[in-house]
Amino acid sequence: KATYEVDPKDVTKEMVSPYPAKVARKRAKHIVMRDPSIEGQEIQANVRTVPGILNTRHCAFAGCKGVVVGPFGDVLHIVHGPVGCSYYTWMTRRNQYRSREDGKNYMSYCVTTDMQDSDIVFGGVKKLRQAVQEGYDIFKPNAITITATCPVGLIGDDIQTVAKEMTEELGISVVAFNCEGYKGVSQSAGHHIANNGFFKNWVGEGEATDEEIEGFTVNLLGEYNIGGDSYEIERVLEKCGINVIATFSGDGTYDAATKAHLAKLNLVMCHRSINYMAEMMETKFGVPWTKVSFIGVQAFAKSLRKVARFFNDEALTQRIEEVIAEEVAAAEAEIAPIRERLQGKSAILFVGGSRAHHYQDLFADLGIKTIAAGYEFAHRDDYEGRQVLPLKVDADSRNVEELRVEKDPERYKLTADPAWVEQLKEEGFLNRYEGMISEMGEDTLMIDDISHHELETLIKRLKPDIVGSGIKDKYVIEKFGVPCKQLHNYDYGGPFAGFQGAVNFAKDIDMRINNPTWKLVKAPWQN
Ligand code: CFN
Ligand code: HCA
Repeated sequence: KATYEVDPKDVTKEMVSPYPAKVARKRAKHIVMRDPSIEGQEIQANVRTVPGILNTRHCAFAGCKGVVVGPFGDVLHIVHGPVGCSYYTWMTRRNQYRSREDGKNYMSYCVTTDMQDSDIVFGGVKKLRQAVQEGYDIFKPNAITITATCPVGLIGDDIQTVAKEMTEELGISVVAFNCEGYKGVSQSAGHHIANNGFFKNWVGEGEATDEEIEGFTVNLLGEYNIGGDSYEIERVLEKCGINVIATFSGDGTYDAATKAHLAKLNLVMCHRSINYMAEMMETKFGVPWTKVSFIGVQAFAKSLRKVARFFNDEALTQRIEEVIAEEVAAAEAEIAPIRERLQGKSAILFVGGSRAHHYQDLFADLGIKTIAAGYEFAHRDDYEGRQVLPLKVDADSRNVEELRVEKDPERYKLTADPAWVEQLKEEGFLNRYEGMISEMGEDTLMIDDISHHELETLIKRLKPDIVGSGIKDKYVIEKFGVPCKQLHNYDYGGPFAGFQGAVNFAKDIDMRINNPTWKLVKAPWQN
């Protein structure tokens, strides 16, 4: 249960009070106080932001190129558009990639067609084709992506035909994504477009065979290797004897992505950005998915136990328990003395579409409770859980080809024991996500697509000890004398996932909250 110095209901009123009446009514639907006595609490989400409100969302291009497409490291990513969009998705997310044997690694490059006035007037297709050819000649990448920025859709450049022709000409996969920034209401539309493009062109395609890969095979879906998170996760999975086939898309390679359909289980980390891939892989190849989180000591242990349950193998289960015991003890030895200095502190978390939920577990490991949280662009299922919502085509699917495909019984046999999988599905263990609301404490606040004004009100009234958010509000928050930890790019730190990541996080948060400098800060407006 959250306790405040002020009545949180008054805070809610204050948050919407300066808006015009109609806007206030709209915004109020995005603000919910957790009441566990209400079955199936609802919240408004994934709708267009009212113009004039300052928030922290990004566009479909950012969600497609910046988030899901960009992390594949042996693939050359060409942005078709004026230079700005490419530049602003260049390395700021801190997704890492380590070169494989072929040494191909284009992570540090920023490649764009740099459209000019004449391309807008006469069309940019010729220039794009030339860019793909040049990119291939210079780098010989394992695949190429083309991502479209707003003007490409406005002038109607046919990037799909360029991709098709260049695939034939060069003999490597060239995939085009019509992820023009104006599509949908946020970056969420871009995730969907990216999922569809990769599923259609890569998974089970290329050189991939349908030959079974022995062992406890999984894919990591929705893990993006920010600050090296995947390295810590894979270290532990390997130690347990769990074999990662492909990752979408942190530290991901083209070749692994084409083999993703051979994994027996999909581990869905960020449901928001990759649930489409999970569902399509289930439908076409019969690979089931389970929701996991690797953020937080207890959460990671719980997720490993989920994998153990799925594979239902005695030796694997025993190995996983041994690893958990060893790793938890090592992490706990370092975290325990830090927890003494953090116990009882409060946090408010406003991040994209899953971290505002996942990081609550890690803060809880440190003795810090989350008293308010929300996503920038998540959908109602990320808050309410999929089971309470009828599956319907959402607004973000506009302009996106429907890619649902019928199950292929020949391929279905490649997955784990079908009878056991069916049983787990019936239990609700597989293919199901509960969402944020059910895990929030009583009287905590949830605010969707929070505005800067609303966030400032929360800081003034709830006086959190730390805020977890991103670059657009970080320095405003710190002018209030409240430390801000960026939960997007981790500032300069990480990894924060997994057991050793939790130790890194504990040290980082301790340095922030218990830094005496904050007491000396006086906001300019306090004078
Ligand atoms: S790494 Fe992920 S975890 S992919 Fe998504 S919803 Fe963004 S880029 Mo910023 S940090 Fe954030 Fe999530 Fe999934 Fe990252 S919370 S906003 S689009 N996100
Ligand atoms: C994006 C990327 C971003 C931005 C981070 C931030 C990221 O939304 O396009 O606002 O601080 O994680 O890099 O979410």
